Amino acid sequence: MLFFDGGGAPNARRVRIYLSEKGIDIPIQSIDIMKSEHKTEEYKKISPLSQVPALELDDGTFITESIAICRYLEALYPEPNLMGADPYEIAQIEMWQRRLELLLMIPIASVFRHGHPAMAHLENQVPEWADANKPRIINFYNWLDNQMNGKDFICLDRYTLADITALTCFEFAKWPKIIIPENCKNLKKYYQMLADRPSAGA
Ligand SMILES: N[C@@H](CCC(=O)N[C@@H](CS)C(=O)NCC(=O)O)C(=O)O
Repeated sequence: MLFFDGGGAPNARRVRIYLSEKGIDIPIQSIDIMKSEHKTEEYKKISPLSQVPALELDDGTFITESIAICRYLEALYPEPNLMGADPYEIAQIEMWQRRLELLLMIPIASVFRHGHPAMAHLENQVPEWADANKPRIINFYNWLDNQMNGKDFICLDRYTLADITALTCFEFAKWPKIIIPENCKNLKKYYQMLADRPSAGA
């Protein structure tokens, strides 16, 4: 297998953290989005939507979508379990995944892509859309802070892929300078615990 990585890009990073937590060692090829390496005709044969990450399988076929890549690897390497060991666990992790992706990661991406000059070559920027999304992030942080009251992990009392997505969101939000509000004490503690895991360096 060969993993097509995207440096700091959050979706690539969450697969790297996943690989680290699982102890899976796959050769990596870096794709530099800032140099538009993902836009080449050659890379489009790997990822038709010109996105990172992607995984090449040993038979020469490809999987894109970070969660589809994790799902494939989870089936190949079930332990340690990060995506659910029974129907209830699978659903809980999926529920949190979707909440985090739809209600946090997408607003963060909107603020960054529509508001940061470095993204102008990749996005038809609408600065008002960046501004409109900032309060959505802060509102979600406050909601999540309440949800984290008395909990160490976002679901199931153990570390899962949903925690990986949470960590990548918290750190992605720092790019457009949005940090967890001071009043969100549960969330700040949770973030620190995730950031202290060795996999956070991936
Ligand atoms: N849903 C996809 C999203 C992939 C994605 O948006 N990747 C970003 C980097 S995090 C990308 O390749 N962006 C390139 C571009 O927008 O041109 C996944 O989870 O892998």
